[in-house]
Amino acid sequence: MQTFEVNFDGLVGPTHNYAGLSFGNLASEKHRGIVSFPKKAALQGLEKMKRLCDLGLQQGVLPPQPRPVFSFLRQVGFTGSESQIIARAAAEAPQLLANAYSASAMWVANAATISPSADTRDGRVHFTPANLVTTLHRSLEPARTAGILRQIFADPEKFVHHAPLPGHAFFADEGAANYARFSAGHGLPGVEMLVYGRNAEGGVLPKRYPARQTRAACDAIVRHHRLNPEKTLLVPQNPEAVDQGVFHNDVISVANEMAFFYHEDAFVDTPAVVGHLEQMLGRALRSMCVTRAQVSLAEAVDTYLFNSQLVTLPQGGMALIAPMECRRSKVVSTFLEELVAAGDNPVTAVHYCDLRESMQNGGGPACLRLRVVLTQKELAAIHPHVLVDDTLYARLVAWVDTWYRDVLHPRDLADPALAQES
Ligand code: SUG
Repeated sequence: MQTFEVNFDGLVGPTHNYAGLSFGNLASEKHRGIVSFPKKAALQGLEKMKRLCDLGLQQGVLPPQPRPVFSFLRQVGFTGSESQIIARAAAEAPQLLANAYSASAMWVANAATISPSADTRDGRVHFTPANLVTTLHRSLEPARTAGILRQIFADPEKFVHHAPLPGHAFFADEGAANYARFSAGHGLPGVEMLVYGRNAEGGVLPKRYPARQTRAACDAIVRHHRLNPEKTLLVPQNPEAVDQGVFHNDVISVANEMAFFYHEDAFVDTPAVVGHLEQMLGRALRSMCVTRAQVSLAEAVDTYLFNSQLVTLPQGGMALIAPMECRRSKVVSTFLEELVAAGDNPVTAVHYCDLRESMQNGGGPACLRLRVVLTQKELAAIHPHVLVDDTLYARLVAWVDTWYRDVLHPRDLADPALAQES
């Protein structure tokens, strides 16, 4: 039976803005307070989805979440009608209003961790929505995310939905951004790698920025998903990389089937990680290590080279779906040209996407997508209206064109009409 990797992209919501809410995410901090372009942001995201469809890949879309989150604003003491709540929050606590308004659910790599049926003991696909407790604005996402996933993947014989882990820092979980899967083919049993930045039992912590994923969360996901411990690898992130802006593992490495594209500074002990993977997968692992001398950590974070999507092309070979910022960097674009030309690795093509609006908030191509490996039967069982084709693409573009604002100033969050439109 054929098995597919379906990339579900988060559709950018109409309140996309730059409030600088993510400490440790350098792009978010740098662009705090600038004007945003929600319509352009959503269209850029849709164009990426269309590009992947045109490459012959299965592409899905996840809806934006309703914003602002009025239940949150009420919970923290704002009362009255919706307009009164907005007016009071804007006057007394604009930062809370910005949290309630964030469109951050677009970065669906953080929506959940998902294990395909080939890896789980009960032969079903397992979903654990991330609790996202490290940042306030993102902690408002999990309940709605869980509902969306349950609605799309509804068949209980095929799909198992776990509740988000306890909402405490001990179990801080950021979903698939800290997860990678290796296999000889999407449908074959694989090795699942979970990466954490914090371990209650010890280890070095980042000094400046938060480690957003804990070892305890990874352990709980392995239990919930009924993974084979012998086919599971738990790996500590390099705290120095976190302190340089690598707030998720998908900012510094990406895997697809047997290909592993990573920076030498990604992990506490990168050669040991690769050694373990080789033990588990055999010599078939195709590791592509990028050294400091080739691309510095700072350049990797700045261009989001490793936040490229690495996808298997239907006609053979693999493509990197890279952000345009990689093309603008002489160092990175030259590196990528040489990688493709070398012919000694699985990457046969690089496609650049303009995702500037999302990138300015620290979200590249891989942040915007949630990978779900599905057999033909599982794919047939999902909600029928979330797979992107030319028709759905055209409808979503028209919808965004009609309803999204072109420009959003930070002060516009105080405008009650924005809530109404959204
Ligand atoms: O959680 N940015 C997101 C970006 C998430 C990127 N995802 C992955 N690497 N998978 C974050 O830091 C910025 C919002 C603001 O500043 O308004 C933000 O939430």
